[in-house]
Amino acid sequence: MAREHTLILIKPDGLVKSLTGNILTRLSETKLEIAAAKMVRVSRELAEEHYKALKDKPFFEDLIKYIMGEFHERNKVLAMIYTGEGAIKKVRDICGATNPEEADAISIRGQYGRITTKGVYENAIHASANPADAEHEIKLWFKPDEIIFDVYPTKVVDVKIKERVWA
Ligand code: IDP
Ligand code: MG
Repeated sequence: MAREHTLILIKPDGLVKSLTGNILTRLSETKLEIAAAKMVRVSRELAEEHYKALKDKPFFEDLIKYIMGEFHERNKVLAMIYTGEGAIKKVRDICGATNPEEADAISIRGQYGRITTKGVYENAIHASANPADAEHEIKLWFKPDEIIFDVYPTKVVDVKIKERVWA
């Protein structure tokens, strides 16, 4: 099995329900390594880029609002990268099916997910589905120096930036 990297998000419902510890405990069953972790405020731009493959779905607008935390008054997610052999499938298996009602009862989504009366699948966790998605998502959510391994090729460029500093 190849060494892989996968992007995991604990979604706003997972945070509001105080499930972070429970979900990390479930993920530790995979024996994978955490390569990066940070709290992220999710802009509409980031949300739409993350879910761009679903932009023609009828639930797209609600999905964007969901991941931006608009249904939970909490505009943040916990973003992490897990690394190891077969990481993508190992994490997907423990997450369970997309539809929380169809997910295995003891998977993370089976245990903690729900479908709202509006029809949004609030399934507590995101995990990359395949190596191409993982690369797109990891590069979208993280900069190379935020990850403790070299996951994809990098280059050094000169940039002129404005940075916010302590006043
Ligand atoms: P995944 O998260 O298992 O990879 P995707 O098809 O990529 O599933 O969908 C992304 C997210 O969109 C899901 O996790 C879920 O929150 C939401 N979603 C997917 N399909 C539906 C649907 O049919 N109705 C409502 N929400 C959905
Ligand atoms: Mg997906």
